Amino acid sequence: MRKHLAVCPHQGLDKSKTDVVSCNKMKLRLFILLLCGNACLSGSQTLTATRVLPLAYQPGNTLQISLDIEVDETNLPDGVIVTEYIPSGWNLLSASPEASRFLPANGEIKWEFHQKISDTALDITYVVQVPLGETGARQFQGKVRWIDVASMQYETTISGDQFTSDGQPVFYNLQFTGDNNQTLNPNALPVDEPFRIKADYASPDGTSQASSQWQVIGPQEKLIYSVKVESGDLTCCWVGAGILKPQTDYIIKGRASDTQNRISDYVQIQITTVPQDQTKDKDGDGIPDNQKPSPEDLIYYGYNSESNLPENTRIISFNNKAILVENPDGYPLTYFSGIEVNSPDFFTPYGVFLTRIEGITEGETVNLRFIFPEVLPAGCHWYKYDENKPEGQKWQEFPGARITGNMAIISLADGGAGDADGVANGIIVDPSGPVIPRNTGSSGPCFIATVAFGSPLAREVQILRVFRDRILASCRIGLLFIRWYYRHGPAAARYLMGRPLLKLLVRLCLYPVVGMAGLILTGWWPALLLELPLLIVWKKLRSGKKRSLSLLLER
Ligand SMILES: [Ca+2]
Ligand SMILES: [Ca+2]
Repeated sequence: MRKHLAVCPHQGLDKSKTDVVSCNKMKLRLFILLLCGNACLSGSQTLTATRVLPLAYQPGNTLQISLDIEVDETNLPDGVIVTEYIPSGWNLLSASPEASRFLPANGEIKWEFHQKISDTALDITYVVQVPLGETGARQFQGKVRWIDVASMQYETTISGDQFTSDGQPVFYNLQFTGDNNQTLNPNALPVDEPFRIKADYASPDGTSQASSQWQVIGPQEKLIYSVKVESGDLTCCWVGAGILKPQTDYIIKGRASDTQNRISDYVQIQITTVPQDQTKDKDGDGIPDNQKPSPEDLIYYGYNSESNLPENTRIISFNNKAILVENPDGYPLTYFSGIEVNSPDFFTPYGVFLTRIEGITEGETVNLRFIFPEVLPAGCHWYKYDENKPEGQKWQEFPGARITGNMAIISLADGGAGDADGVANGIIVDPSGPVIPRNTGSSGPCFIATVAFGSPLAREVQILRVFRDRILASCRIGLLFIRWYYRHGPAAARYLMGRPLLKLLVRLCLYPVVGMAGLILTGWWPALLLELPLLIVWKKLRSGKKRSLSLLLER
């Protein structure tokens, strides 16, 4: 059962003298509570405050808001102060109980209850006047402070509804999560791994969300990142690694549109990225610590030390291989990193590279030249990787790429094709790399064989693929093997690349398998008997072979 609290200064004082004395005491304690500001303890367990706010307002009309305050009956407060902030320019018309004060300048309404709360429920309702011509989403915020019998002071924010709108959709409550869904602190966001910004969507008239638009604004109001999300999860956007700089303040803004092309107001938050020494690139050279090139890697590309590398050149050691990237026009590369991205649809022999070029003319088209330690396998295409696209659309073949031998040259336009920050701002962010699409065959390439024989089109690879599709895929054990192979094959194939001796060994091991597969496919079953002794020998040697193989792999 709920009833309203009797409030001493505004609802009429009790006449008895003792009550007046105790009320004065309360006043004094509340005055101290007012003075102590943010020093209050958080006490959300003993008191909860929830706002009920209509989702839509009409310009020029009135709007009724209620605040439901619930108190733990075993710990009834000795005094309560409720502070509410209404949108600027809006006017308070009435309140029940009557408000202690209203400051139109900042929209602050205050209720002071100078008496022990006698009930577990304390409800406030108030009516505001919406100005004529008001549009967009408007926010309400508030807090409750109280003291208990022991004069301990507590504070909690008013939860529940925060936004009301003139009928436009509303986007609110920005939150940040990392790659593995952990909540991130907006005052300490990482720069070397992608994070996700998420906001809630609501529409006063029930229309669905059609898109969200996001912006990151850096120092000097420079637009750093702009993206429109129109498919997949419309309430969130990814900010990829390499887009933000360490120890920098940014403003992140998001807004949503509905199916009737109406757009919400921007909701925004200030964020700060973590300082350099807490990220994975301690020396700040744009290469993550764990991808630092070894002295041998540097010598391989003709540099005797890291300090000799010009600004437009970076070398990383990624997936056990050293890869060089450079901008032939001399523009500085301020970030170069390898990203491990696994896909059921692609084999990424080298992973994906994230490169940032800075200092170019806004809107300019520039080239990036990648050099690999070996000729890229036949069937390799250059793909862009876009974190903001839903599954199945994250990979897009990039037409502005030319692969010849061990080199790939890609052509990127600031703010256009190939630039992941989506803005002509003198910075190009490029996550892309060489991939072998699965659709080169009926159900994908045999990764290890492709790498060992140098091409998915090699005759041996074709035989193995047909054998897999016709024979292995038709029985349960075969299917189990295929599943196991697709889980571990890509990593093994990646390891093989750049190791010619190991490739030769794998080829030698695969020849009898290819021969057997060929015989089975051409109907020469009896010939299997010839392979039987080989199988027995293989089984006997298996334990020993495992050990010698691992020794070989450790080389
Ligand atoms: Ca580094
Ligand atoms: Ca750009």
